[in-house]
Amino acid sequence: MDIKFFDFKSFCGPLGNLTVVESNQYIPFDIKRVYFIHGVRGEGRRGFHAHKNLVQVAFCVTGMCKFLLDDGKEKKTVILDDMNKGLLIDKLIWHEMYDFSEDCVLTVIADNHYNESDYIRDYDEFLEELEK
Ligand code: T46
Repeated sequence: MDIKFFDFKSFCGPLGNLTVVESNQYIPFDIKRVYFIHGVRGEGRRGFHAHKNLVQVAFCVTGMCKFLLDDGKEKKTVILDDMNKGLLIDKLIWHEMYDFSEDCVLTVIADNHYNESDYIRDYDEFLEELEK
């Protein structure tokens, strides 16, 4: 499984830094939704699902967390700790997020609106979906 990161445009200067994420420029889709995961405490582990169609890009604007990505054949772990690099969470990739730092603000940009029927929350069902 290839892990893909998108490099965002960054303007750095003596007055600070500015980072840009723009539809179809630094990420390959129209942005329909942005959400933030923050205040995750202790051993909090989230995710445990794949999406049937949704494509997303994730990055931490502050702090760090880890992502486990699983395509049904191979599992890879990635650390997100750079707000200038967005991790692709493609459709049909089982993902789990863990080891959140206290200050972590995980930002996720999605190519569609929230739709619970797009979630596969059972791992066996995920493997069956891959066979289709
Ligand atoms: C994902 C990973 C990276 C909404 O009502 N609207 C939304 O846009 C989202 C994202 C969630 N919700 C509700 C659904 C649940 O009642 O918020 C609650 C928590 O969602 P969930 O348990 O799915 O959160 P995570 O952290 O396990 O997963 C989230 C996203 O849901 C998911 O799409 O890929 O982050």
